[in-house]
Amino acid sequence: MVVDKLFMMQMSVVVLLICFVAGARCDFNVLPPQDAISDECVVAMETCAAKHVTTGRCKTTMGSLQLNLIRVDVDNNCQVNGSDFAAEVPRFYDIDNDGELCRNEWIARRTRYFGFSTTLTDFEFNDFSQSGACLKTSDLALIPDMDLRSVYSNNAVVRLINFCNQGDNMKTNRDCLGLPTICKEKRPELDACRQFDPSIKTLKQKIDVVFIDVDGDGLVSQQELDNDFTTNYDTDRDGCVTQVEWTGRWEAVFGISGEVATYVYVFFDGGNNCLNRTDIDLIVPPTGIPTTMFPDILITDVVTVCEKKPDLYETNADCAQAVDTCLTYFPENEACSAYAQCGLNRYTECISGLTSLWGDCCSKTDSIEVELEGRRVRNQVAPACEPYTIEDIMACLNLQNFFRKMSGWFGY
Ligand SMILES: [Ca+2]
Ligand SMILES: [Ca+2]
Ligand SMILES: [Ca+2]
Ligand SMILES: [Ca+2]
Repeated sequence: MVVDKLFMMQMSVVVLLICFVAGARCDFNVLPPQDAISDECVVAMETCAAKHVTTGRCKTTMGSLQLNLIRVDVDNNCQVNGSDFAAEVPRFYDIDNDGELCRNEWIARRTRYFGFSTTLTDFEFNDFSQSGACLKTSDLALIPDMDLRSVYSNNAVVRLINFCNQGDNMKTNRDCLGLPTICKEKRPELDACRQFDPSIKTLKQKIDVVFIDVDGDGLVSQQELDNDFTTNYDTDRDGCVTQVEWTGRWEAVFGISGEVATYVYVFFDGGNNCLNRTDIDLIVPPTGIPTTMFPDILITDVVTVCEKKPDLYETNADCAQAVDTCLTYFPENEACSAYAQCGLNRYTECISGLTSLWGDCCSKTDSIEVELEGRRVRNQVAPACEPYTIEDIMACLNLQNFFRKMSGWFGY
């Protein structure tokens, strides 16, 4: 039996290797049968997306953009062109099946599935159709090749930035509140991001610079804090830093939201609206606080504020970036475990679970689509896009079936 298990383990390595080699191929000529995917599987996959990427505390602009880029390259050849639109639009956008993609259909799909705001998607439709007229799906089928990771991604971000640069959208629209993550952390190389105002900070930038270690000994001491508060916070020089003085500085200088600033102030102040040396000496140990601890403390405060009032995920720039900041920079932080179920990795696990014997995507066609979706996700997360087509997947599935049969024969 031990030998059998060893043999099966070796076989699984062989299967993985063959799949890996197959993944390097890029010839492709058969579109996956979008029409053949069952409604149950489509709904179940959408539920996975909503749960892990596009709603509630897990929702981020980056996540919505990535899901958009995942879905648009239907055949996963790293190019977006007419054949992708011909597969995607009739099934998922043209709800009334009249051969036209109209404004309401565009908005419905992109708000419900990708989690974008109605105002953004309405703006996007104007970008495609300046007259506001419906687009013929047969015209979409003629769209030439655009590279997914460069040209198409850039076009998508251009529309987002053009929208956010209008009026006060950058400060009020949920999609725009998450834009710093895209332009400063995840995709700063995109040309589109040159139109993004670099003075708008990411949450990570904000929480990195709040308390300065003046003498550079790695600790923020009681005296350094007192000097900072007296010099920079106590604007009327009455010996008290009030809540208004505190939040005013945090909003204006650090860009941190009033909600988060207030929460931290109340913690420091002890409730008499007069933060002074007495409070500092009570809270800060005589040895000072290591500077490396502050970002962890502050992200904890941010998550606490957002979780207390989940509406803030839609309206507050700090909360809008909390999940991405946590997953990228603070994977070990206890408060950040609030987002343990968020992100594309969890989404991939969720859809993979649908292919089990009793799952909503257990048929062969559905499980191929799930496999393809997993590959599309990987092509957003990995440094480069790797074409991995339906033929490669068929080859792998056949091998997996072979492997399963072998497992049965050997009682493994
Ligand atoms: Ca494609
Ligand atoms: Ca229609
Ligand atoms: Ca110091
Ligand atoms: Ca004062």
